[in-house]
This record gives sequence, C-alpha cells and structure tokens, in this order.
Amino acid sequence: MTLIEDIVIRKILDSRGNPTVEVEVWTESGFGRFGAPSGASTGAHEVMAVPKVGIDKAIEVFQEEVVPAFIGFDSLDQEELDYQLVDIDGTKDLSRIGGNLTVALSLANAKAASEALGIPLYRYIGGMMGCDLPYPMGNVLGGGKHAIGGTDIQEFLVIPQGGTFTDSVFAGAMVHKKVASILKKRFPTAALGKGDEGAWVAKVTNNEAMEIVSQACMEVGDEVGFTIQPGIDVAASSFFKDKKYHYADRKLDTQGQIAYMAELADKYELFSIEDPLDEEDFEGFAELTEEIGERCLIIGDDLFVTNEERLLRGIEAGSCNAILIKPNQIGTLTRTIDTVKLANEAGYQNVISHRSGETTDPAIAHLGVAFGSICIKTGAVSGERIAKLNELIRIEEEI
Ligand code: 2PG
Ligand code: MG
Repeated sequence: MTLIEDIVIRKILDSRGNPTVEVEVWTESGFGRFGAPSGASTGAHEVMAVPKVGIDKAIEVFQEEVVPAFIGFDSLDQEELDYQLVDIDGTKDLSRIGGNLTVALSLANAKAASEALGIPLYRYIGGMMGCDLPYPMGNVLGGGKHAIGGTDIQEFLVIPQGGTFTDSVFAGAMVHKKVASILKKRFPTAALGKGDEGAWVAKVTNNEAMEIVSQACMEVGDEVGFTIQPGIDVAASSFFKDKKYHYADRKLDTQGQIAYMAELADKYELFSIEDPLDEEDFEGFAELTEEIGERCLIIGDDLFVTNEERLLRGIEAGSCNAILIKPNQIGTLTRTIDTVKLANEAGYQNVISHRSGETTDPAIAHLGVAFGSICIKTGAVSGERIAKLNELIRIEEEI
C-alpha cells in the first residue's frame, strides 16, 4: 500500500500552443506526473477531452470533486482508482470531468505507483512479459487536418525494421531527411513546411507523396541494410461527405476507395493502412481486410477510438487486424488495458500512438513495451516526438 498524499493539476502548453493539463500524484513513497495530449483529427466516438465549460472551469471541478476523493487512496489500486474516477464523472463520454483530465490522473498515478515499487512503468504495467520493443512508425510527409496545403491522406509513415530499436529509429530520421532532399530536388524554389507532427508538407498529390516516400524508404533501406516499409494513415472520415471520399482531384465511392487502398497496398508493399474508410463503415473495413489483410495491417483508429465495445463490434464484423491505442481517447489506463487485452485475445496487433498535439511526456514509450505493441506511432522528429523515441532507446539499453 502506498497512500496518495497530494494531487496537483495545472494548465500547460501542448505542442500546437493550445492549453492542456498535467497532473501530479504525490504518494508516501513515489511521485508521478503525466501531461495529456490532444488530437486534431479526433474520432466522433472518443470521450470528450475537455468539458464544454472550458479548461479553466474543468480544472476547478477537478480540484473540488476529484482531488479530495483520492487523498488517502492506495496508489497501487489502479483499477479501483480508474473505476471511481469514471464514477465521479458519471457520464458515458466523460464529458463532466474531461477525458484529458482523467487520463492525466490515471497515468500520473501509475507512474507514482511504479516509482513507489522501484520499477519502470513498462514493467509495472506489463510485468516481465512483452519485452519485445515496438518498431518506430514515423510520419514523414502529410497533410489532412495536421497541415495547411498538404495531401488529402493525412500521414505517409515509415516503419523501419532493423535489428534494434535504435537502428530503426535512426533509419526513420534518415528517411525523414531523404524525403526533404527529394522534395528540394523536385521543387528547388518552393517553400517546404512541416505539419503538427514534424512531417513535411509540400504541394504534391497523394500519389506523388506515395512515390516519394517509397523511393526514400528504398534508398535509405539500401544504405542501412534492412527493410523500411511505408504505411499510411488516411484519416478517411475527415474527407468523407455525402457518401463520397472527396480528394482534391476526384471523388470516390466506397467501392472506389477500397480499390484505391488495395492498389496502394500492393503497389507500394504497405506495412499498414490506418482508417482507410469512414469511421462508421465497419463493413467496408471488413471488405478491405478480407482482400489485403493477409499482407498488410488494417488499423482502426477513429473506427475503434480505443473503445472495447467498438473493438468488439469490429472483431465480430472482421473489420481490421490491428488497432491504434491512444489512452486519451478512452480516458483511463484501465480502460486502455481492457481494450488491449481484447485485441490480443482476438489476434489483433496493437499500435501505441501519440496525438498530433503532444506534450513532452514519454509515458507511451512504456505503454508500447507493456502492451507488446508491434509499432509505436509517434513521429520521426521534433522535441515532443523524440521524447518518446529517446525513452525507448533508454528502455532498450535497460532490457
Ligand atoms: C491520428 C493522430 C495521430 P490526431 O489520426 O492517428 O497521428 O492524429 O491526434 O490528430 O487524431
Ligand atoms: Mg489516425
């Protein structure tokens, strides 16, 4: 038993310059702090990150109702803490306290508990199992809701599969640089920008972007001597309107979109496609998984929103073969673990993920190890992204 003595909450900046919260948990023998991230291309079924009353009022409610409830509480009883937290909120979508405030307390508490026990967070959550490190999955070129003037497809990602995490992570950074040099050669006088996650933003079509990233993967792969595969996060819900996928140069219906995704997967040997279809289209996802799921991960992000019930629906429909895991989509560590367990039981891969608006908190690096995630999706460069990647370099050394 290690009793919680104090809980502190404060407003801090996220990487987009928006306000978010961090929570500190002080116990008799451990301290933990977690800063919550926030998304831009959020799924419609995520819990509400911040209540409608705004962040300042939400912090007041937290101080009045949540803090007193957990002073003197046993930090080691994570499940009970999470259940009571959800209970205090009392709504299905955590809209009274806010998912970012609950997840900040939940993860700060897990960190305090692991510190009290003198073990790293990944071991506290995952035990001794799952010591395989994930592959880095880094965004190198993109657009969507993360940039102005970029591609319709939100993210062109690279998944280097070296012998060690460290080798892979440096290869990912090399591909990021290579993409810039290809773009500079092609458009010598054009300005080159970066989106929210540090990926390049350029005036290229989706197909040109795919070509460029695939070329960069091959060239760097030859240099480092291991496979680097591209992947994409389509975030298709963000351009699905009136039953059509609205690309800058054409509109596709569901069958057209499925065919386009399958074509990209085969032509570029994609490692993964995330959210290829609208977030309500469980059946369309199933059709695509049936067609290419043997050779490509079909990842549900907006489709599942780390929600156990939605994942169950997807498993029953055969919608995907992988799930993206973002703790703030569902509000507590315990709910996140329940979803990961269900995914594991169903033979789904899981990919632990950052949000486009991030803090410098490294905790998801630990979650990726604890959950046996196949990949950690957390960008390729930028301070708030390398906070996670460098933490995994440290964990690799420790393991
Ligand atoms: C996504 C994420 C992270 P956001 O769509 O997968 O890349 O973006 O945090 O904006 O939802
Ligand atoms: Mg996504």
